[in-house]
Amino acid sequence: MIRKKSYGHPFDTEAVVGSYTPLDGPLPFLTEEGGGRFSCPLDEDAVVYGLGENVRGINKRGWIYENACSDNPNHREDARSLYGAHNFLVVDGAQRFGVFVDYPGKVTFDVGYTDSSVLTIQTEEPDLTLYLIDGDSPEDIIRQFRSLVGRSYIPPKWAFGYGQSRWSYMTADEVREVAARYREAGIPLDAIYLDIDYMEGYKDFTVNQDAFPDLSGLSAELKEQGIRLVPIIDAGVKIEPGYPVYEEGVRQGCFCKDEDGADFVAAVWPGRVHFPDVLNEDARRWFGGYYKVLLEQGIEGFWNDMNEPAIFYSEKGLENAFAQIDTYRTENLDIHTYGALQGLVAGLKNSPEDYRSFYHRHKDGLVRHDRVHNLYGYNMTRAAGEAMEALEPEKRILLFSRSSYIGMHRYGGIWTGDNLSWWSHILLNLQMMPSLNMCGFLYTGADLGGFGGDTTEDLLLRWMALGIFTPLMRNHSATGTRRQELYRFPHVEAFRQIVSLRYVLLPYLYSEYMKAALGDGMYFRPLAFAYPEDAFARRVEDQLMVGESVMIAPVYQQNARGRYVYLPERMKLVRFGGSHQAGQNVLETVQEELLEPGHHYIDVALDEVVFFLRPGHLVPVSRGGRCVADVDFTHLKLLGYPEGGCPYELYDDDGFRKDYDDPAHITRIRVDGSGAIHTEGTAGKEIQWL
Ligand code: MIG
Repeated sequence: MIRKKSYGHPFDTEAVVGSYTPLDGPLPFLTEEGGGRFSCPLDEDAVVYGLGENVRGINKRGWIYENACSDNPNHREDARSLYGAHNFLVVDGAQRFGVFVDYPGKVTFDVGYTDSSVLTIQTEEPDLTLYLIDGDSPEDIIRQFRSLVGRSYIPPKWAFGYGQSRWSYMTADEVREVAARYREAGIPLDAIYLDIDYMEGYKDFTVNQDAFPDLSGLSAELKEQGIRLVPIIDAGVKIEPGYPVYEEGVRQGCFCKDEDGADFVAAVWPGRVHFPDVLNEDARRWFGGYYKVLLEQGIEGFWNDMNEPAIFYSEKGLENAFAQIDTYRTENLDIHTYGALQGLVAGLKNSPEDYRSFYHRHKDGLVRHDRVHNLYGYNMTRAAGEAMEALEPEKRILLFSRSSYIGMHRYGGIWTGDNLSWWSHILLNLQMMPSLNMCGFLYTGADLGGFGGDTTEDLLLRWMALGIFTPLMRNHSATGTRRQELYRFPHVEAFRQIVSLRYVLLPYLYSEYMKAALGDGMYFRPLAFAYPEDAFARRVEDQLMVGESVMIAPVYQQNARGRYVYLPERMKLVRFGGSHQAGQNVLETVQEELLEPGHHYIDVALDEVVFFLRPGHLVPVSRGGRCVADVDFTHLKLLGYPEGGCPYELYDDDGFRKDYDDPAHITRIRVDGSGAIHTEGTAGKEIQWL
């Protein structure tokens, strides 16, 4: 049951679309302390799940999180906030409940940080809505929550293929070369991402005609090879007379305003910019309309960046800084003044003062940005999502964002931003996934190989072995770092096997994704959700369930030759890759071994991928392909237990249309006691044992 209680004058975030019961009396589970402050005791055994995109573990207990969307490329253990604000958590202890804090400004969750036995929630201002959910299990609570906030975004099937990105693909020829070298190396690929350098002067919806003289042609040429181009779109619109997006925006009053009512000036990549006022419906429609410029050039996917929104500096901030800097000129710069001087420049970026100095024209009146800060990325992506609905009503378009708030999960996915080529960030990637899924963000993934810093081949191999399970599977890195396209490394064959395995597993992974999206479920789950009675499983922080049949336990330590894995029940270890022949289909490298429950040290070579198959469960696989369109989803192989067990519901569709609920997409697979495979459904799947 979901109960709602509002305080003060809450802003309508439009996160909630489902039904609930209003509550007049006192809150259950939480103590109201007044002033937007709520608390509850945490008993010793309580586990706290949720908070979406944040650092630290699956169990969020033991840290303080400040959900305020921020362009923070330092995903260190002490970060309190990243790009998203996902204010939903589940306490699973003596009390079991979920709480969604629907409040668009900063919310602090002190999850046993100040006092290990207390959870405190504090909103910046006391105008908010709480949704409290009770249920039989965390999963039950999560399902109710998800029905409250609406169905998760579903990308086209090709977006489940592997994508190569890099900040610094400067020309069409460079992009062609990436495609060619992937094809030459026999490594599957479905997308190449275009970062800011495809634009003319970092201006949204323009294409640099010297570097990319014929984007339509390039996009058609690559599509022939099964590869799609996915350009980036930034939040800031460059101020430049003659640039139509700027001129139209000014004319139609579609930009955020400063306190004097003038268009607010900030600076990002192109220098000075205005921000589209995406909290305003008209401005949203106006900005969204421009995506058409790229759709018309054959583009079928976008990633929205810098939409916290990130601000390098504001006009006023800069003036103040220059004025201040001058006063230091004559000083003996000591420990204090030197620090202050440094802070002056560093503090220009994403300054809270700037966020307090501009306004949105929302339907309910003028609202100062900082009060609704966490809704900007959400509404930028909503602008794009609504535009796609209008422009391409029959076709799925890939869309994901950097910044987000719950509600945005209906319009697009997210990637987890600027991580680093650090071993610890493989684990961070894993731990973030179920928290994001809980909050509705199913189409997610990290920059595989690490964005900042120099990658190494072994790190990339291990990270890819996790990445083949994440719905968004993209290798991305920052300009200036070591190049990390897979064909650049000595063990190309190992990368070929690992990426090929993604395409082999696609029938299962896609089916599990779609079932999670359509049924308000989770694609990645903590072990505790699958094994609620198992006290050890409840504390596992480095293994995950992927769909209903598979458990993964990736290696995330440098020079480790394997790792300890906890098996809550008897499971089949499935191993791919390893000592294979060059060019061999990765399917033929499969090895299986039954393992007893308990702790095992599992050897995993750098060129291998292992996962664990639950007893009686099934995993349908394909023979793979060099892109999603190549994969034969009709003639499938089955991994599992010939002695029979649970039936499997396979979801499949054409991957483009939006007829998700058509029952023809479901095939029921059942194995009888003699090992014979039976299928039911109209999709015509032909399935045999592997
Ligand atoms: O401040 O467009 O997170 O993926 O490569 C950097 C350049 C701006 C941040 C994104 C990153 C992208 C980069 N952008």
